[in-house]
Amino acid sequence: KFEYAPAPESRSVVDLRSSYGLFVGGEFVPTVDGRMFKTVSPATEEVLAEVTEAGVEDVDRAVRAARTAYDSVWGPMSGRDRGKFLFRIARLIQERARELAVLESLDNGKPIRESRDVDIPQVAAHFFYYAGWADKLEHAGFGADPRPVGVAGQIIPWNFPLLMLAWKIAPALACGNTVVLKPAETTPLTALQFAEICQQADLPPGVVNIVTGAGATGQAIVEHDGVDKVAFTGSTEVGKAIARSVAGTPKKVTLELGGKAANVVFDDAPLDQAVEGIVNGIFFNQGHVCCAGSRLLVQENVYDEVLDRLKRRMATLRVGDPLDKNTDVGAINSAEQLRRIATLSEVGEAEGAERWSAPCELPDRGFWFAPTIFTGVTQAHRIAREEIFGPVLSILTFRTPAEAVEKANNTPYGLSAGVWTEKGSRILWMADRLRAGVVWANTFNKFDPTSPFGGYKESGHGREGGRHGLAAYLKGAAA
Ligand code: TXE
Repeated sequence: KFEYAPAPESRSVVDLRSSYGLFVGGEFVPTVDGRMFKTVSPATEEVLAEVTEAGVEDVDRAVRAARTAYDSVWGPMSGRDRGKFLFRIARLIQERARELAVLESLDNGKPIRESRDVDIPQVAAHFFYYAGWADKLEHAGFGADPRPVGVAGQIIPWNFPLLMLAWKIAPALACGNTVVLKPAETTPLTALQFAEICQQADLPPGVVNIVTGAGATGQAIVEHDGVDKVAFTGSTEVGKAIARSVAGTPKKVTLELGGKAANVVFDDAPLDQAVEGIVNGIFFNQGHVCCAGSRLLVQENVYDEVLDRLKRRMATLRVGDPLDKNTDVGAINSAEQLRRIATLSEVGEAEGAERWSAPCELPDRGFWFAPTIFTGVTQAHRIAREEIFGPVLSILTFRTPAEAVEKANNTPYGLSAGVWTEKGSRILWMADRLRAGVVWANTFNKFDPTSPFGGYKESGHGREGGRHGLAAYLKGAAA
């Protein structure tokens, strides 16, 4: 077994404090009752910091701060001036990119290569993109005088902590809303660092408020009468509870929930490229990705070859220290998530699928799961139907394009799908029939602020990203 040795030189980039308050009205404040909880490194289980656990009164204070800022400064401000603040935030994120990437990898467990090359650049890109929209909203087909919704309550998950924050905060602010955002309880640190960036950018106090806590804090946001719009990314179960809670109120709501995406490989696909796409589709971010390609559908006549190449490629994956630049697969975000992944994998075996894990040595401490595939999977198996949200791939086969479509769509979810083929006409044919918000062709997990993202069926409703992502934050616009 290898000894886990945190990389000291990259860690020193972060000025980690031992405790953090809530960010309300432009400053860090304690909670009313002083309750705190710990956030730990999933790679070592060491405590990184203590953060405050906001209760109903704290959330109320944050919502009131957001309302005051909305009424007094942010709502009346011209789009051009709002844009300047967003550009400033985007530039500060770029300047502090290294620190943010290290903090994200420490708190979340994802490989530094991903937080450095994907998460943080995408965060900056979202702020730049929506900064550019702030003074152009009247030209976007939302009517001559597009009005902000007001105070947005935003609840985000732990898989892309700062990126999900950017997806939520950047369009909300561009449209003139103020926000109360709650990061997930296992990954609060980059959101709190972002709060500092808001201070550094001289953003008017109360425009962005960050309240930390668990589900009860999220619920307090959702139920607060002063919240005009709820934006949620997380589990389908909580998403449905939120939808029930806001039903019958004037609140707008967007939900981005789970997925069980099919990654469909045809026999004419460039197989080397497809295998890279399969690996990226399911092992990127340890498979903690709502649009992960967690069901591989391979055309029967290339099944043996794809499986052989996939196993060989998986054997080269480096699992371990998230702060090591060579790491491909980092730590599972929490003990709870590890338990979910392990349980569903055991169910897969019990139901008769065959399990194969990449040969790798896992550290003694921390939360780890080896990249794993299941063959002999049928559509009835739970591992083919339920979101595992971990580095676990279920492999099925098909003979004809029609059968591929039928199997790909045989899921309660509909967030994304991938198609691998040389034939352009087949890509279009498939894209027309796949019931998924995003269909990637000969690539997977590609994100861009200009493109809308969102699901069909139980994957939620509303779109984030692009021009479509603005509608959720404007009065009268759909979504
Ligand atoms: O999600 P939760 P969890 C899926 C994935 C994962 C499973 C459970 O399958 O295994 O969900 O993950 C806040 N009112 N996804 O338990 O609980 C919570 O504090 C308001 C897919 O982490 O949904 C956190 O900030 N808020 C997903 C956020 O909701 C509540 C990403 C998400 O946590 C709340 C995450 C409540 N009653 C998990 N209860 C994706 N779509 O990417 C919890 N929260």
